[in-house]
Amino acid sequence: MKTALITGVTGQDGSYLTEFLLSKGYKVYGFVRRTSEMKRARIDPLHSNPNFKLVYGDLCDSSSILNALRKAMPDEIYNLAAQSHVKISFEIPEYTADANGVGVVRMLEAIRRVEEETGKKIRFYQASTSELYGKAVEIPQKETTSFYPRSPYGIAKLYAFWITKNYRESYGMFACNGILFNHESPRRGENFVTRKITIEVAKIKEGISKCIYLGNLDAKRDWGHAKDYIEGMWLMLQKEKPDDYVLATGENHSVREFLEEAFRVAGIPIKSNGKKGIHEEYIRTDTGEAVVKIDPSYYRPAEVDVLLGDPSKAKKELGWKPKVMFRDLVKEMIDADMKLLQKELYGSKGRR
Ligand code: NAP
Ligand code: F7E
Repeated sequence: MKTALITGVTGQDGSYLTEFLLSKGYKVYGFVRRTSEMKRARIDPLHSNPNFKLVYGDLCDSSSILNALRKAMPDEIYNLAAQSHVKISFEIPEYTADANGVGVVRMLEAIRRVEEETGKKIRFYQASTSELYGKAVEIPQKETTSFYPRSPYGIAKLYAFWITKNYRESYGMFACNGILFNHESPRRGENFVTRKITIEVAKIKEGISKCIYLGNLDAKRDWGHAKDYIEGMWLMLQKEKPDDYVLATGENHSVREFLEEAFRVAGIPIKSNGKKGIHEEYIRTDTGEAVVKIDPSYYRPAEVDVLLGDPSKAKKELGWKPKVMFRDLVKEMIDADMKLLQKELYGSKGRR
C-alpha cells in the first residue's frame, strides 16, 4: 500500500485527488490548517474511510511540515496548498510569497531531512501554474515557453517552480512541476470567475438574484475539468524519471463566452448592450432587465489577457488527455449549482 501526503487537501484539487488515490488503494494523509470552523465541506464525506487521516500543519510553519512528513512517511507528496487567488494576491502579496513560494522550499528541505534520516525516497509534485506565462510571449504556451508572471501569485509560483527544479537537479530528488492551466468543477472556489458565474446564473434562474457584477469579460483562459487534471498529477509521479509537464485542453475561451454559455444552458435569453468596458451590460431579452454589469473593482492591477496551453508533451509521455471540454464543463457546473440551490431552497427532494 502506497502512502500519499496531500497539502491543500480541503481545496478543489485536493479533494478530488484524495478520492482518486483512495480508490487506487493508497493511504492518504491530508495536511490541514487549524480553522475556527471544523467543517471542511469538500472532504467531509471521506472521513469514514479508514485509509484517510488528517494532520495539522501550515506551509508557513517549517516544524509542522517536518512533523507531518515524519508522521505520514509518504511515498508521494502532492503540494497543492496555496493562496490560490490571483486578484487577492495583490492585496496580501507578502503572505502569498510566504505560503506559495517559501512554503515550497520548506517542504523540499523537510523531504531532504526525512530522506537523510530514514533512507526513504519520496516523490514530490508541485502545483505550478499557467500564471507563470502571464503576459505570454508565445501562443500556445508549452514547457519551453519563457515565463512572464503578472501578479504576486504568479511571481511566488515562479520561485516555487525553479526551487523544485533546482532541488531535482542539485540533489537528484524526484520532484515534478505540473504547469496546470485553469481547471474548474462544481467544487471550484466561489470567487473564481467560472463558479461565480454559475452560482449567480442559478440564482437568477430561481428569481433570488437580479444581476451579476463582473470585471474583465475579454480575458481568455484554457479551461479544463479538475478531475482530469488530478489524474495528470498522479501520472507525473508514476514515471521513471521526474520532469515538468503542461496540462491543458489546447482550447481557450473568453470570460464572455463562459458567461453567454452559462445563461444559454440555464435557458435565460440575454444580449449585450454593445457598449465597451464599464458601460457594457447584458440585458435579459424576455424581461428587459440588466443581468450582467461591470464592476471595475474586479479589474486587476495587471491582467493576464490570453492563456492557451499545448499539452503535447503530457499526451506523448504520460498518455494524458483531457476528457471534459468547455461546453460540457459549463453544463456540469450550471447543473450542479442549480441542484445545490434548489436543495437549499426546497429541501432534499429539490424543486417540487
Ligand atoms: P483551492 O481550492 O484554493 O485550495 C487551496 C488549498 O490550499 C486549500 O486546501 C487551503 O486550505 C490550502 N492552503 C492555503 N494556504 C495554506 C497554508 N499556508 N498552509 C496549508 N494549507 C494552505 O485551490 P485549487 O484550485 O484546488 O488549486 C490547487 C493548487 O493548484 C494551488 O496551489 C493552486 O495555486 C494551483 N493551481 C490551480 C489551478 C486551478 O485552475 N485550479 C491551476 C494551476 C495551479 P484552507 O481550506 O484551510 O483554506
Ligand atoms: O479569473 C476575469 C479575471 O480568478 C479568470 C487560479 O486557479 O487559474 C486561476 O487564476 C479571469 C481573469 O482565475 C471576474 O480578470 C472577470 O482574467 O477565475 P479567475 P485566474 O486568475 O485565471 C490559474 C491557472 C491559477 O493558477 C490560479 O490559482 O476572469 N474576471 N470578472 C474575474 N475573475 C474573478 N475572480 N472574478 C470576477 O468577477
